[in-house]
Amino acid sequence: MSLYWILTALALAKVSAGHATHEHDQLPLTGSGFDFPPAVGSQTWLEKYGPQIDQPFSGPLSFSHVPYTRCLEDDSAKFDIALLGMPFDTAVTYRPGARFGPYAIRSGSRRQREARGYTLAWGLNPYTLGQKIMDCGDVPVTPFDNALAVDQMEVAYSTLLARPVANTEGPSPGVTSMLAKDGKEHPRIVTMGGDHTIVLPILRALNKVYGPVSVIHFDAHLDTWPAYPGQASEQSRVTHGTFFYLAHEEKLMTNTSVHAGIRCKLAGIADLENDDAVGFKLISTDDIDDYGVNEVIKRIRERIGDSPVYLSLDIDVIDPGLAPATGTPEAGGWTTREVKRIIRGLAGLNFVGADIVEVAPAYDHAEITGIAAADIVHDFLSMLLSPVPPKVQRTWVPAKDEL
Ligand SMILES: [Mn+2]
Repeated sequence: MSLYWILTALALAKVSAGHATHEHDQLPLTGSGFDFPPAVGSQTWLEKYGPQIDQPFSGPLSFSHVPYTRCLEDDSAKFDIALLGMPFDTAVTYRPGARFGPYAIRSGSRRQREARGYTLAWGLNPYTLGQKIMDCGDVPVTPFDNALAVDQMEVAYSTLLARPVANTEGPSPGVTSMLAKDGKEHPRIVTMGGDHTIVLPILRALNKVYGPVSVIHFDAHLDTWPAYPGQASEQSRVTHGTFFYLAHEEKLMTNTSVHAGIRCKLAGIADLENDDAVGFKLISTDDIDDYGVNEVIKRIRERIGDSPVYLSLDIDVIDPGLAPATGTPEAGGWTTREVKRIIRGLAGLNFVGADIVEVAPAYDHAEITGIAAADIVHDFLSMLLSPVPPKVQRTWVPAKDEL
């Protein structure tokens, strides 16, 4: 008990003994012979300083300080784009820890906010385009039963997909209604993983609304392997390296998908033949040196065409020097800047959703990975709301004779 409360109790006893009387029920704060805290001032915080704003380093954690709602239980929550955490990491082959990914990405986003969402690169602020962006919290996935967890993620995703959108006006009205089997507009969800397995329940949920989709897959690894050696059960086939194979088996994807940034070691050429059969074309990490960013963008766009497309980005596509906090790091990756430039070039494709996965902050340093992931999520929001890739903005064009 603090000294203040001891003194308050003593003062109460004094009041009850009849030493002091007041016309109302407040305790006497002065004149009772005790050393009470100073009297309150004449102005409240609100009168003197205004709203209790959250600063970049304060306040509860939501992505970029956008409204945080437990959308799974609150069906009055209206949004066009939902940010959703899937803290699942019990199907990994190496380092666990991506269950803390949603937390790390939100934490990495603290210097982002609606009022400062405009970027030179995009020439827009995704928060001021008339579309409602909401942080819908995390799916309460079990860490004890993977079959149950995968079902929980599918039910959660389907629940949000079925919600009516908040606005039918905006920069990309009707995008999803043109693609959906029911002809209705559906919200788009940016999922924060979680290990990469979360894409299987996501594709199952999307399939119910859109049918098979093509996938743009940023990753150091193929994630199309049929199974890992020694697997002993049907459930053990469901991993962060096999989910695309399972999605292919379940006919959740078209055969027009594409990997970007591949550089992992393989068992051999058979892995690539299997990958092709699953429906992927492959852009390797080195292709960016040989062909350049613009050619990488061109190849992805040509491959996807006007099909409904889902974008999945494994943070390990970025070099571990720039994004060390991940489960299966591979040396020699793309820079964060290169990945951001490719994402900009993809605006205008028929996106039905996107994710960023495999952020495992226990292996991070100074939030490098969390900040990079949060920045990429900001790019996703801009990408989903831009009808075409942004033009490069030149704010300063030197005269020729200066060069
Ligand atoms: Mn992956």
